Amino acid sequence: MDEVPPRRAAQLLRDARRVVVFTGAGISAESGVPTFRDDLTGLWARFDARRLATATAFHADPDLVWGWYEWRRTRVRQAEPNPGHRAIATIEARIPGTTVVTQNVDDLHERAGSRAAIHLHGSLFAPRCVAAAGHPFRSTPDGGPAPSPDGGRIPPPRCASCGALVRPGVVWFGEALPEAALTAAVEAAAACDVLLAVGTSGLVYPAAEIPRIAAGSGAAVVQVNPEPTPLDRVCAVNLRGAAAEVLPSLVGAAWEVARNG
Ligand code: BV8
Repeated sequence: MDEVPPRRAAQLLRDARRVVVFTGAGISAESGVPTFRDDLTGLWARFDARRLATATAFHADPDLVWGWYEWRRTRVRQAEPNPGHRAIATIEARIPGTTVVTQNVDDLHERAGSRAAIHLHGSLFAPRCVAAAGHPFRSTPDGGPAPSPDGGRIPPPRCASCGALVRPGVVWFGEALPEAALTAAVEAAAACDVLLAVGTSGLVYPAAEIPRIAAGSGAAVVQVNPEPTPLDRVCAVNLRGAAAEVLPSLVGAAWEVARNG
């Protein structure tokens, strides 16, 4: 990682009035939550996440897929927000016109203090039934069988309202994103001065359009990622490094700029 984030990125952030922080799985990596790039482990090692994160996989083997999501939910519950999540909450506190848009299904932004993160791909914590009504599911006090550390098959519960199977409250591949979330994210990207693209491979659509919409509308895109991504070509500044290191350093430098001018 650069010793100190380039002054240009700090100045861009410092001068911004409207900021979008667009995050992917990489922001949660240092909290110990595996990214989609990471190979699956244990029971799911023989699967590709993109094959498992589908309605087809769920209906073919509900216990396997529900068990995967319960194992992930347990992993997230055991994780803590990292300095990258907290740096984003600091940006929101310092720049009221900040919108957090995340592809992640964990709740680490919220637990770090972000108040209204837009979840483009849903949440591990909003299961619902498969019926068209999508009745929300509130787990019973005992919460059902806890996943073993290596994970295992867990039969999904049944909806108390209609008896249909309960499914994870996420957007699977081949499913439409929540219209209100996508509209709000596109509007924020089209109106911002700066978009921080943090920990995303920029490969999953239509979410991957968000940084491109910002760049196309004249915003400066600042990327935070240890690896190159297809977003490199639309970035004004590329900060090669881990979010939990780069973001606190960027926020410090931005408001250092403020003090020193
Ligand atoms: C849809 C929830 C249509 C589930 C997820 C063009 C337009 C529209 C659609 C498509 C299109 N082309 C193809 C499609 C289909 C598909 C798609 O995009 N496929 C890809 C594979 C090409 N899209 C869809 O199916 C979408 N739906 O289009 O529906 C439709 C319309 C109307 C009516 C019906 C249907 C739905 C996509 C959403 C899928 N659900 N998640 C779950 O979590 O189980 S996506 C899932 O994968 C994640 O949410 C995330 O969004 C994505 C992975 O991306 P990243 O977050 O970027 O994570 P990744 O692991 O890839 O990368 C991590 C990055 O972090 C890396 O770059 C790494 O270097 C970096 N990193 C690592 N450590 C750190 C770090 N960075 C910083 N710090 C670190 N420490």
